[in-house]
Amino acid sequence: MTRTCSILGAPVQTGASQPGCIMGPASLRTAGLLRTLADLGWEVTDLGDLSIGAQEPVTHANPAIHDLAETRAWIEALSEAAFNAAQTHDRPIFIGGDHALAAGTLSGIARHAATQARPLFVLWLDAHPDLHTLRTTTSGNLHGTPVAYVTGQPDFDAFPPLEASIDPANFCMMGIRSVDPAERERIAKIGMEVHDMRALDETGVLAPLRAFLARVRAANGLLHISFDVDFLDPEIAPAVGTTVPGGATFREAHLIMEELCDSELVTSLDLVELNPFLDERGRTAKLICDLTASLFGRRVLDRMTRSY
Ligand code: EXY
Ligand code: MN
Ligand code: MN
Ligand code: MN
Repeated sequence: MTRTCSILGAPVQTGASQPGCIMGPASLRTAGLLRTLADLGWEVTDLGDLSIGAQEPVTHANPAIHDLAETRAWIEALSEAAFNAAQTHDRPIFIGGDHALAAGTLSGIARHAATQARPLFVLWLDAHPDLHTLRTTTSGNLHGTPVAYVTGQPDFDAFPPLEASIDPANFCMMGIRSVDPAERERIAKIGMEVHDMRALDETGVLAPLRAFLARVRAANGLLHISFDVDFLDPEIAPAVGTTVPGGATFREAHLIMEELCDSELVTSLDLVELNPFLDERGRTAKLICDLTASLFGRRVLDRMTRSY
């Protein structure tokens, strides 16, 4: 039976400090994401780009926070859109846009999981844990807060009310290499599974990934992949506003995507933080499409020769 996926663009950049993520969805489309997935046999529905209406004024005591009303509106709109997409398609894909969008996609997917009476698991591929609350963030960039929000941490009264939270024990983080003090405390407090780059250097990506996938399978869980471009080493993926040296290599990233493909457990995906303004000749956008193709079934032997 043909498997269905959908693509929904979320050109949000108010969660970041560096503008440019607004061009992310157009860049991934230009790099051929939809055609790539269709050529792999998927029935692809392009849901276009989401937009937001007028915003309710909202404030927070933390003076560092910026663009709260607009980012809140994106989260609210995305939560509804993600819920509907997950109800309709086998594997909804959300293309950003900065990582604040995951506060919307994950809350919507969590509501969908609740209707299926199945637990939701999340693989967080990122240099950062994005585990600040509205009180602890010092940058005020809300793309550093989605994981704290969806796991039900305190101080999110300014965000939309969370109907279904995600158990922190159902998260697995890989690629982490930039953690703020407040995030380190929160990781210890809630017991988040974090495989930082030193750990991955020692174990490789497969062992921890397979252990996590075994847990997802045993729980008959849904699995959401939240892929932040800065998970990758900046040498191969420079077009992102929060680069951190020493990220995942081309093959580590493809191996993760190929293993996820083989597991057949993935039920939704975010591709976030691509900032084409920082790219040359669409090199990073093409790499993200190529990695997505590995998740959707392309094998090493199927690869055409492509230069990046
Ligand atoms: N922890 C830092 C902050 O809160 O500003 C950096 C966050 C980067 C977030 C990007 C999306 O991953
Ligand atoms: Mn579903
Ligand atoms: Mn992130
Ligand atoms: Mn990041």
